[in-house]
Amino acid sequence: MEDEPGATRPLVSASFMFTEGIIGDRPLIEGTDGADGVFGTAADEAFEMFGGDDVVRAGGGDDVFLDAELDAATDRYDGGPGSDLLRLDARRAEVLVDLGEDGGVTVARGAGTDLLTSVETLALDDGRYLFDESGPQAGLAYRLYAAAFARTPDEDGFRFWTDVLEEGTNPANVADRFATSDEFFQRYGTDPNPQGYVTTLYINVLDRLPDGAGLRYWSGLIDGGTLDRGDVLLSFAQSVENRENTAADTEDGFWVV
Ligand SMILES: [Ca+2]
Ligand SMILES: [Ca+2]
Ligand SMILES: [Ca+2]
Repeated sequence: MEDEPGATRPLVSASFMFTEGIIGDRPLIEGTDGADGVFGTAADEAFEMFGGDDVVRAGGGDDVFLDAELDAATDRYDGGPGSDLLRLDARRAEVLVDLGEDGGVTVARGAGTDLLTSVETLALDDGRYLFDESGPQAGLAYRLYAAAFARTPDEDGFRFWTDVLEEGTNPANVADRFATSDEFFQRYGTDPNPQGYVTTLYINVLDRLPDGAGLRYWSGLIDGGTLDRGDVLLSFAQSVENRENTAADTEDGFWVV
């Protein structure tokens, strides 16, 4: 049944402008306002099922599910093999995402729910949840962005640094590269003094200015050559506070913009 074709129609016009780039040249398979059950093929496809409690098994390929109507239905999307994506016409604040132990994802949106299996990405109006990255290296890459740049990672950068860490690169060396990156220099200057550097990390991670003792401690370690800036960045990135600050963005998929 996995490869039974759905009712494929050529894409004439996307229902919503925002979907066009995501659909690309995939055929668009449309449902009805009733409860639909649809099987895709091994090809890349796009599915838009409209109202009703719908069940879609997309089969292989990199498939796209469009759920533009935030109705009260419960829809089930099984992406199967390939890198699959649900595009929901909503902002992050309007949905509740729960990544289960089994890798399944529940997306509560208004009165309705989407249940995802083998779907790797949830694309919202203001960012994306990635469900196919996991583990301590991905967490560290994410936390380095927060500590060094005080921002949510972009998808490409987050995946790049996760890969670098997973290849076995020493985390202190990766932190060094953050602390000597163009973005870092643009934000903080090419040679911030140790006090300025430590102050920035306090603001980024602890959201406050350093107390005198903390400032002396960390800048003293840098001044004395005990730690370099990457080492200190790594300490702040892996701190309890930074883990807590980023927990909501990393526990149920990685939130990227
Ligand atoms: Ca339907
Ligand atoms: Ca497919
Ligand atoms: Ca998949």
